[in-house]
Amino acid sequence: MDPLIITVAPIGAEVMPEQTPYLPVTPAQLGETAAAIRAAGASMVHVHCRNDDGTNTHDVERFRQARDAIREASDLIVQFSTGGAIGMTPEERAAPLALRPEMATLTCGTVNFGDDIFENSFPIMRGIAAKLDEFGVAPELEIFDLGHLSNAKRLAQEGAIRLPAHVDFVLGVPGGLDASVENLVDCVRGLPPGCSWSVAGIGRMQLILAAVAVAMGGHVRVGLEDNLYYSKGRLARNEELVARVVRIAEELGRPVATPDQARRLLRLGTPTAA
Ligand code: KMH
Ligand code: ZN
Repeated sequence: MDPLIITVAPIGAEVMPEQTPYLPVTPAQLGETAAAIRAAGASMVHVHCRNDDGTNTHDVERFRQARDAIREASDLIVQFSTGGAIGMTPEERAAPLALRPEMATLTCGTVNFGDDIFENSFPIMRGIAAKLDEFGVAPELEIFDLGHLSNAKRLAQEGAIRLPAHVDFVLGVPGGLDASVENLVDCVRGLPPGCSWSVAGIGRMQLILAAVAVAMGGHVRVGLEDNLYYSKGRLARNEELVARVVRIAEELGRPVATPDQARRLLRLGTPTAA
């Protein structure tokens, strides 16, 4: 099996600082988290940004500061979110791509998101895909439901994206596909040929689906964006969630990828200085 790529989504857009003391809110805190998760065994970080008061922002300057802090602290692959937060416009969501991160997400369809709607119509997806192309950013295709795989194939047929690509199954969002082993297996069966994949399970399923992915030859996303707890009632630090997956991988005989090994597996070029 390929070495295991561990991505960390350390903050996201939905968790608020009142819920846990361990959210990296500022660029400096993201830098500290980057050093800690790298030391624990992560090779990629999925970035959302906040203002100092914890509110969401997709301001380009804030992303530049976050990117620079992460790069100063680590050699992690920096992956920007283009999902942002509910209510952001597609233009806002795509704006930080001008910084040419090595990777960024492309959500492949609209999905209910709790009581909200995370809107990704075909025009929105085509628009973000065009920006990814314009700035030479590799996509990670975010799949919240099985139909999103069909949408990804349709986007590829149109020429909006190229396959194979790296695909992340985000399972367990209220309104999306449930986080279960059976659903993960169905997702992997539906993967376009040649694609690599990871799974991000929401809540307590993060750990279980991570273990299954390690065994199946997939890759893993952990972090506070998707799960706040280490165990029932015990808040997690991002680096602890990484360390636990590393221990599982070691027990199962699966090597863990360095960032440079992950770059090769994901067919990424060398990071640019934009
Ligand atoms: N915050 C969600 C609405 C992504 O980062 O690409 C969308 C999200 C997906 O987190
Ligand atoms: Zn995200």
